[in-house]
Amino acid sequence: MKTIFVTGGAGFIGSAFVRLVLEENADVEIINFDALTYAGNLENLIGLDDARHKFVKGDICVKEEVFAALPENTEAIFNFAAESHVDRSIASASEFVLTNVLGTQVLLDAARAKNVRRFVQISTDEVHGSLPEDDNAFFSETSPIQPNSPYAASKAAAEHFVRAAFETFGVDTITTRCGNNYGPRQFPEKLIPLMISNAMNDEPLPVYGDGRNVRDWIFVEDHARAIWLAYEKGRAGESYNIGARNERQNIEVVKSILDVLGKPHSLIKFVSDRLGHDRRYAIDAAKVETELGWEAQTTWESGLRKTIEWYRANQDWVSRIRNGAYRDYYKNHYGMEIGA
Ligand code: NAD
Ligand code: TDX
Repeated sequence: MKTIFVTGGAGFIGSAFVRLVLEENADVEIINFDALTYAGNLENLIGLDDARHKFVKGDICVKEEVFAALPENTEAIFNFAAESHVDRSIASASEFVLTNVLGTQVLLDAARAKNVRRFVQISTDEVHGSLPEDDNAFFSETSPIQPNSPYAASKAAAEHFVRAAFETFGVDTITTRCGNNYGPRQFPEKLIPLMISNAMNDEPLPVYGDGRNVRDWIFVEDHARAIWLAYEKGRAGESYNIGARNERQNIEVVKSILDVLGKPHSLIKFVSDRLGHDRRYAIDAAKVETELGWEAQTTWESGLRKTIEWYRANQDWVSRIRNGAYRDYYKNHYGMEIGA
């Protein structure tokens, strides 16, 4: 048995990764270490193989908790734990500095102290800043790091500490930078689940600015598969940009959701733009395709349908969130109430 230590495994992407790894690797057991912030949800882990999956509640910023949970000679750390929502980072950045930067450094220290074989940092394409919408440029591994939001700045800072651990101490590191994920169990503050849940409730769909910002969307399981391949086949000290070559304007995404749900486009409500709103993200995935042999398996059309189906079938999951602290966040951020 190989033991891997996954942080943030009760969140959206971390839980998809845990599920996939357990399903596809009979010789792997997982310690899932998560602080259960507003975004962490034990319901995301229902149905997992308990013999090979151990959940530990803990904070990556607290050295004693990390060191107590991380066994000597662990095969790999996968660091998903983060504050992940750009709008929240604009409202208040300190939590982002703490978890995303300090937390990553605590894990790097623990990796050295406990002789962890490989450290995989889950980063984001947003560290590269923004691309113009009207040219053919893409983010590659050599694009400059020029983050624009406090969230992106914290993820970029974390990447620098990962690089420093590799260069200074020889920690075996891999950094992955993925574009916008979508799929089951994504917290409804993010564009796609927000629009699905509001549309299901016949509530306004708040689109920022002119709705023509572009994101490069990837189905969450395709991202999880790419991370596993990067861990298995990636070269120490390297970074890997992950994307499904699937650029869409926000307004197109929102209209597609309404169409699948059979709801009118009149639910769309243009609202004030996000401060510092990045115009376009687009990823050149040549390195993961050629070096790791990865390609996306889910088309946009089938992934979006699967995602909408999941939210339709799991309305209790959504309601529990919309009836919790998220209700206050929503009112504060959008100046509107949401239903249950
Ligand atoms: P999420 O917000 O759904 O989940 C984050 C998880 O981390 C939660 O379970 C939360 O409880 C946990 N967590 C937060 N602070 C913690 C702490 N101090 N200690 C331990 N656990 C803590 O996020 P997500 O969308 O699943 O993103 C996962 C990772 O992938 C993040 O690092 C994010 O930056 C990165 N990423 C996300 C996307 C995307 O589109 N969502 C794209 C690229 C990269
Ligand atoms: O209410 C909204 N209205 C709207 O128009 C929200 C929440 C978003 N948007 C727009 C802003 C973006 O152009 O939709 C786009 C996507 O927004 P988010 O879902 O907030 O994602 P984004 O800001 O692009 O960042 C995401 O991708 C990279 C994740 O949240 C990050 O964790 C990841 O690193």
